[in-house]
Amino acid sequence: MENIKEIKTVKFQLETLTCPSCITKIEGVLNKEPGVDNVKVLFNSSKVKIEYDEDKVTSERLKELIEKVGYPVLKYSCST
Ligand SMILES: [Cu+2]
Repeated sequence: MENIKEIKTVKFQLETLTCPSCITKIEGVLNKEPGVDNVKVLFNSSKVKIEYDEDKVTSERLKELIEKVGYPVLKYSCST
């Protein structure tokens, strides 16, 4: 039997991203965080989609990390 992890997805709407290096910066900080499985930054719509293991990290923590590197999160939505 496979041990299935509890993977959740969260989407953050950011203020407008102005250049591709923003993506690198956001992905960099998130990929370093334990529990983060997959990060996708959508440049055109300024959204970040993150798959994460909720046993290791919270969406609140992910939001803080993004804001710490300089990108205010306007809103976010969770789904299981
Ligand atoms: Cu930039």
